[in-house]
Amino acid sequence: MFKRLRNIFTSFINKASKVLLSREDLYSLVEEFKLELVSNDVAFEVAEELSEKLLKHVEAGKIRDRGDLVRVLRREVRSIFEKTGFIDILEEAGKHHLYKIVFLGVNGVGKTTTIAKLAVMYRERGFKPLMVAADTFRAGAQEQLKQHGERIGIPVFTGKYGSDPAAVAFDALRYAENRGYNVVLIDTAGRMHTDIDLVNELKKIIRVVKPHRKILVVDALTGNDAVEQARFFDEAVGVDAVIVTKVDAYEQGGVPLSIAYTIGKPIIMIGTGQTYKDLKVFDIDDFLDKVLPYE
Ligand SMILES: Nc1nc2c(ncn2[C@@H]2O[C@H](COP(=O)(O)OP(=O)(O)OP(=O)(O)O)[C@@H](O)[C@H]2O)c(=O)[nH]1
Ligand SMILES: [Mg+2]
Repeated sequence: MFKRLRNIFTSFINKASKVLLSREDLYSLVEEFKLELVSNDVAFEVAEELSEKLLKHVEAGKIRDRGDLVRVLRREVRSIFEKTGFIDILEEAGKHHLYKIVFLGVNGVGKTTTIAKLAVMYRERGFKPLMVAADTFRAGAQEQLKQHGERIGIPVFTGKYGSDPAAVAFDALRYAENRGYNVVLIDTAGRMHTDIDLVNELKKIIRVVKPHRKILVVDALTGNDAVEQARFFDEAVGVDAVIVTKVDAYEQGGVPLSIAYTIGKPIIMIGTGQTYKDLKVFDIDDFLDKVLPYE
């Protein structure tokens, strides 16, 4: 997980701390560092900002040794995540009579699996979750969610294929109200994000459901494309928070940082595997410890 990003930071820190007194050597190391970051899914703007901040500290005479270097990098990376604020969807659910989340994302990113994992988390915290299959488009979509539901013993509300997904979502809310559910997790169709019909469909679902949160799910393995998806969905329908999946198989490391920076919305959870336990609340310190050496 995030191994390459760690290697880049570590190697830069090791080399740079030896040449802190030679501006020329340091500047060329920073240039190299920047390119390495970019080739590991760190958005260009992020790599640029990190480098600029670093050089500013060097110019101000604030970086005298390796410890200073590590401290500055940790602080700058942390501040990118902190600027987005954090949304605790587990705690927030307790404040509402019926807490509604709509999940967005292109196909195959892990929406359905993530919803099942989250449903388990909610149940463990004493909530009564209902999962809703508002993908009435793709053959198999309803069955997939139902299969998860059966495995974890959590009910799934389904609709007819070809019916209006917004109507399915609406019926699901009424059903949830009547049966005492308090968390509703709505799965949507994952077609290409460039599909204008999909966007209109999502807008309609959102209008009807009035979700407390719209959560985008992206697959870390898609790298820069995940960042583009985040930008697209945020502009099209507005994203409140992001869940990044498949980080267990993801070495580059830049995706969470780039998304937080690019759309300014919090990364709230990460998918770390294929079992129902493999969803973790995103923790900045944990991320820092994975990608940067200790001071
Ligand atoms: N390794 C790993 N695999 C994951 C993770 N999350 C999801 N997957 C796998 O990714 C594949 C796709 O997951 P789905 O949940 O079906 O994705 P989806 O977004 O619902 O896909 P569509 O319904 O086709 O849009 C499945 O094989 C999941 O097991 C994760 O965190 N780690
Ligand atoms: Mg799905």
